[in-house]
Amino acid sequence: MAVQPGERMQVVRGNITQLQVDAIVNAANASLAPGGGVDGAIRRAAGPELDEACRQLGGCPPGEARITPGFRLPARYVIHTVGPIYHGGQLGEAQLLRSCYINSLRLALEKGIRSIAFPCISTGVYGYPKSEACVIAVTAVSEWLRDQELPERVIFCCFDEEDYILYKKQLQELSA
Ligand code: AR6
Repeated sequence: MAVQPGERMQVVRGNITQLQVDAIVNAANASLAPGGGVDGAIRRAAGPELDEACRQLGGCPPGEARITPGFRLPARYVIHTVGPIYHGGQLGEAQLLRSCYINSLRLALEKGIRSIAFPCISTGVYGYPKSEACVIAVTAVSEWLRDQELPERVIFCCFDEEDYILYKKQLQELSA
């Protein structure tokens, strides 16, 4: 019997740069220029080659995704996606955030990636309300997993306790 979507999703609390997965996702900006938050952490851990690889990509519109090697990271790839800046929710933010997850998963499928970890895209500097973002993330990923065999495993990597609790609860509701 096929493995249910809920069993292929997992929540961890911690630093995404340390995860032993095929790909980690970065919450980037549209220029793919160096930033703070999770982007800063990923660039520090991957080394300067990642900055150069990002420069060569020439940017990425919100909702889309691009891929680079992981360089010095344990992860083989970094998938860079650009979340929406939250302006109150009436400017298509939810659709864009969903697209970040779906387009990242599409790239993962194309590359044969079996395990992938996502940070909580847009919920830091870009100000997306954490609870709404969590529902969008878990819904998008579970819908994808229902139809696709790859990635086999998706990790939601929560940096803070608030997100960790939200994701745990959301995944429990899914399996209830
Ligand atoms: N591991 C996992 N999650 C982390 C880590 C880490 N090491 N560090 C922070 N987070 P943010 P955004 C969480 O601000 O809101 C950048 O400067 C953090 O707690 O990194 O999409 C870009 O260049 C939060 O939950 O990304 C853009 O300009 C989540 O990662 C802008 O910020 C996302 O927070 C993008 O803003």
